[in-house]
Amino acid sequence: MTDKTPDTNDIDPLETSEWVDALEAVIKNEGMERAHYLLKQLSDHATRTGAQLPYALTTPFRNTIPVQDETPMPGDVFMERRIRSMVRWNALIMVMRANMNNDDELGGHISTFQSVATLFDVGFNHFWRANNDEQLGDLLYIQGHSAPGIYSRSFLEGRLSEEQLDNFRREVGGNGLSSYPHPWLMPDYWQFPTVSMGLGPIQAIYQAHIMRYLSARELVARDDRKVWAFLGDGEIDEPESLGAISLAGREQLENLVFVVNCNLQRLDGPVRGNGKIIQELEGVFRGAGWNVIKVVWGGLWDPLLAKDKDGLLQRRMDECVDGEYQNYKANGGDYTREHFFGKYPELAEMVAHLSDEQIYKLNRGGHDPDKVYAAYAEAKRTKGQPTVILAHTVKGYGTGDKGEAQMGTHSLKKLDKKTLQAFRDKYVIPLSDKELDSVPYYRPPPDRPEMEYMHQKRRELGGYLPARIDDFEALETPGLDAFKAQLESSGEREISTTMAFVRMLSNLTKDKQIGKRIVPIVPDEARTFGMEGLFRQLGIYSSSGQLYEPVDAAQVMYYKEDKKGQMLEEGINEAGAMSAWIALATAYSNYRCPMIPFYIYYSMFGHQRIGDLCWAAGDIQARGFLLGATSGRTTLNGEGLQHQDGHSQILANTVPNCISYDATFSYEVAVIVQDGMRRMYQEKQAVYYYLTLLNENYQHPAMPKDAAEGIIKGMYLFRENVGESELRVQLLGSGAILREVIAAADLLKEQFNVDADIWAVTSFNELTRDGQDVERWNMLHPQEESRESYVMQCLAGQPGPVIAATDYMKNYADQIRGWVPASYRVLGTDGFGRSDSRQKLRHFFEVDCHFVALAALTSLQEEGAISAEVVAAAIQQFGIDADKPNPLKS
Ligand SMILES: Cc1ncc(C[n+]2csc(CCOP(=O)(O)OP(=O)(O)O)c2C)c(N)n1
Ligand SMILES: [Mg+2]
Repeated sequence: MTDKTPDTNDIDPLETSEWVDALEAVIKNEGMERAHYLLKQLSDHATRTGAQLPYALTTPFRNTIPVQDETPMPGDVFMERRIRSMVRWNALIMVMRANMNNDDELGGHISTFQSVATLFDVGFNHFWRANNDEQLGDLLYIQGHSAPGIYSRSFLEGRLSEEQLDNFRREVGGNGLSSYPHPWLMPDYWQFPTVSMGLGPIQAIYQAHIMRYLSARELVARDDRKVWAFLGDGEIDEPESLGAISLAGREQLENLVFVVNCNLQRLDGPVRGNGKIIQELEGVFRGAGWNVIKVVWGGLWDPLLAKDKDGLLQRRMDECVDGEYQNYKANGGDYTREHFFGKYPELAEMVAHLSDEQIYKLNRGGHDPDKVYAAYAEAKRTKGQPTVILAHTVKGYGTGDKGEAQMGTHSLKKLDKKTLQAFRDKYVIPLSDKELDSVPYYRPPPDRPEMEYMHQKRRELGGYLPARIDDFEALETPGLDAFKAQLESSGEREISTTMAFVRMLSNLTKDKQIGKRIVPIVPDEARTFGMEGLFRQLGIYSSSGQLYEPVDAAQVMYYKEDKKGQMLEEGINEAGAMSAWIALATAYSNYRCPMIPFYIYYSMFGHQRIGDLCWAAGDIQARGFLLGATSGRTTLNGEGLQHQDGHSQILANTVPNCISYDATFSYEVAVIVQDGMRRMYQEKQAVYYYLTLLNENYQHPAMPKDAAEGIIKGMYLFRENVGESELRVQLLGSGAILREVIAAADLLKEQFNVDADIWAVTSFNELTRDGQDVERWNMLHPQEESRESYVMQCLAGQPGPVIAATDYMKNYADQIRGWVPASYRVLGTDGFGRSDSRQKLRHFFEVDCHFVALAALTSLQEEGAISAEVVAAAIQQFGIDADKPNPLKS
């Protein structure tokens, strides 16, 4: 169809039409490719002369796929409408029931699913394959708050009971349904936590990326499996939603489909009242190399568009903004006739034969199964590009003037009786007015044709969705003997725990059993951590291999990109690298292929930067290692305030199934990594690990005998100091500051005749969790012999006060206070970091050996074991300015 929109700027319409006719003739006689070629030639020619050509990434506001090119939907339209109507009904009812006759205000969303129902339905009936013994299914990232509709379909399929639907958002008593997709709460059902907006899209992109990575490495067959991600148009404003789309374009992720549910509204109001979200997204995605399919108008518009020879209707469609489109759906057919068509007399004439009701029913593309099917079929066929489908829908579709396109529709929780009756009538649900009083579900007997049809469709696609594989074949992980080098003393050699770790990692990649499953991931920081040796050894994954000779090709450790590369270098993109890690850390489920990813990054840019993904990793039951390198407020010395991390350990502990450690010596790292692999991949525990690593070089002792158990539990006696002195203290230290504690013990002995036992604390977090667990058990079992926390077991009977120092905020070590059986004093690095030497920083933050010794003396003084004069003298002797400002406030 030629678009000959009359344009007032046209100074020579005759000439224009000659050009347009010529183009039309080329398209007709020689095809679209030739037309492309000619236009490109013209454009190249014009730009060579220096002309500035108008450019556009967008097309008019209409469907990308012309009517004549639509792939027709197979199947029974009537059956599918019946199924969709019942799914709509039960989704509505379950939210209403959750909010009726109770004061619990359980919430739930009606309007979102009603807008997206057709988009799901067509996928479930025709496209999305399930997991079974023969195939791995497609991966669905479902818009989180559309969950009621997904449950509703599962109910119709007989996978969920009425009782479960009634337990929507009532999970505590068991047999409940979670508010949103949460694999932790429904491990056989939900695959991906999506409700924190933006996390679904970025995870979906990296899922598709990792799918290709795993097949490039020949670990998992490629097949034509796809990742489908459903997004809200409001959700698209999250930086995570659009932030990684260029990766998908660049990597040509043809296995990825985004479906944006463009109902033009978010929670408070319109997404782009003064513009057009669909047009904006078309430009953004096309610019990033995506195949964009707009599904703007439903089939009822087709006859009108066919009549639109002069392009006036198209122009009206183009000029209206989303705020007006919302009005048309909120205010009905007569309003639309007056305000949309009425703007131009020719358009008013065009629809004169239609009733107001018919005008109102002119449907949007996202509600037309045929248009949606055509778009999905095109997405499925697309090669060499990811696809985004921009589907125009109505928020609260079918909920009448109480909900449809209303400003507050997002928060609609129930319908009044009249509106419910209208909804029932619209979707032909066979329930009487009287029956509606009990707000009932509706599910026909299983032998009804529509039910059989529904099951048949799923059988053809291999089973039901959503479904998550919760189990996997355990791996044989290496024993501690595989880490022999790390368990021994480093002798004279001074190394960092990061260096020790990298060596371990390199060895692990050579392990016969698990070597190929190890995936080092870095966000452009490998050289910082001394990992460049792995570039050459493992290769850096790149879907296009290496199309250039690297500038350092002559060197042993050159920058080697490789189609089969094992290492992932995700660039300066912590959220992306974390998403890649999550995809690998759940490969045991989504690919039936357990992988062991190690994501190593600046510890400051972990939980603090991408904490919500760390939380999602807990929900999704990720298994793998996060390594917070260059950790410690005073240990990464030169980088200053934004780099020096003194709190990631505290943040890590907020994720219930994240096990965190702050190691000092390489044998601790070895024990922790070995045990972590055992727990996650052999014992199949649903936990992941966070381990902080240091960049400070020093000598490492051999592992003390029998220390392994304590290292894992969180503390062990590093050095027992049974001297002659009456004065005795217990010193606790973790990470880099353990060495200050050791120096303090020497100082105390030499200068103050105080004997100190030294405890290496690998995890104040694990000690705290143990203490709290024991305390809880004791409270619940008053008549039984009380249990003892591990801290208590270690410290009971040890003489003297207890002093702890770490490179983290005081809260970190303070957590165990409740189980320390003596006076307890804690040093830590509260306050903003800054640059200086380690020595000066540790003095500034009051965690160096002098402050540790001072803390010990102060505690002894409090116990009356020494006098205040001794402490005052020590302050002087250590050169401490007693009036120095509190680092917390400096
Ligand atoms: C990170 C985050 N911020 C805010 C919310 C709360 N929230 C839930 S739904 C919603 C509106 C969603 O609008 P849209 O993405 O357009 O989806 P629709 O319901 O319109 O399909 C908001 C703000 C959230 N879930 N996650
Ligand atoms: Mg929306």
